[in-house]
Amino acid sequence: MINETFVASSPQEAYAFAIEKYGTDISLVSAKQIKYDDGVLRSEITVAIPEEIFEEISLGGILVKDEDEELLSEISELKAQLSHMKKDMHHEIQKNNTILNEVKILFMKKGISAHWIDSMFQTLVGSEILKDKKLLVSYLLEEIDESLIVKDEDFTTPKIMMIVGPTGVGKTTTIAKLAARYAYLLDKSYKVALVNLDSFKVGAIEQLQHYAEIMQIEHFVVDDVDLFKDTLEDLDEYDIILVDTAGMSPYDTQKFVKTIEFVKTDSPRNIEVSLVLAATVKYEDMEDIYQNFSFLNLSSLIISKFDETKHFGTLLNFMLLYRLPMSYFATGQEVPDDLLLADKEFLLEQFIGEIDEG
Ligand SMILES: Nc1nc2c(ncn2[C@@H]2O[C@H](COP(=O)(O)OP(=O)(O)O)[C@@H](O)[C@H]2O)c(=O)[nH]1
Ligand SMILES: [Mg+2]
Repeated sequence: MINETFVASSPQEAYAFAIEKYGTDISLVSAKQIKYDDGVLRSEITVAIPEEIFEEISLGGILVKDEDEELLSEISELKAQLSHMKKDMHHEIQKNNTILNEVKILFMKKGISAHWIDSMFQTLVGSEILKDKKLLVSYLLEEIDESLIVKDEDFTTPKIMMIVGPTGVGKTTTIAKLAARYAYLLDKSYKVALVNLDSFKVGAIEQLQHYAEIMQIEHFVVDDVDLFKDTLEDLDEYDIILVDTAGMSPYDTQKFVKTIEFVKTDSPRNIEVSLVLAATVKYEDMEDIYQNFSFLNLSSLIISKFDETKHFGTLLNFMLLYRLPMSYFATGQEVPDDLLLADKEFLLEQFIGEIDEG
């Protein structure tokens, strides 16, 4: 039994309070009348309450307390979960960042520009690909593949192909290979003529002439625009006219001006200009070369000295930026053997080899 005292103006009223709180199973222990300090006479009664009832009534209070505690503990559990989630998210972001960084460094090391890589990552925001290194590498390789353009050989109309590029890049050698290919190595034999505009380089005339003689192909040396125009007109019945030009450094304005005049020659057919670029060139030089030669209205790119490097990232980066169609790869000094039709897969295979190596 537990005792509790109730106060009221009369003992009956005090007892009524006790019953109201604990029910009728209580028993009266004592009752007295006391004059309080305010001068009012009050009745105090003490009742004995059975423990179970006392606990039950009080338990209500405890229950409420328990509910609060439960709520508190739930909140703290939620807090803990949240902080876990936060940690996980942070971890995930960090993991993603690590993947992105690794892949970026991998491609940058191979010569692909940070700018291009970032722009690819941008297009992938929110994608699962960003969470998987292998997927991401494949995705970038696919993007490179899609960005590369190959210019197919096309003999449906008669052609004038002018080959331009820096000195020593392999223009004359490539022309000899192309002449042999068109005249002798394809299913159909085309009527080919060579025109040489290069009277600058010592031995340049003899070099092309030498190939022309071996292959028994007509060869003309031309050093002014009027004569060029006349020559092209005279060669009207030829299927393919290959025009060799003087090598020019990108800073050789005078030769550029002259070459532009040749390109603009009013000829019976369109002059297609192909730039020869060595696979070995540094990126900065590639850009300078392209920027200067692009005045010649380039229709395709021939990549020479393919055999002299194992690193094609710089070249690919150049292609990603300028999107110039590739027509041929020159793969060595041998005429006519060392020439391939431009082939994306071949180029990418070399590059993937590099990526795999790390
Ligand atoms: N390794 C290699 N050498 C080449 C290639 N093409 C040309 N060459 C060599 O590069 C040098 C310059 O070639 P040339 O055709 O005279 O260059 P041009 O000044 O541009 O006409 C020569 O020794 C060629 O044999 C190639 O694809 N690979
Ligand atoms: Mg030459």
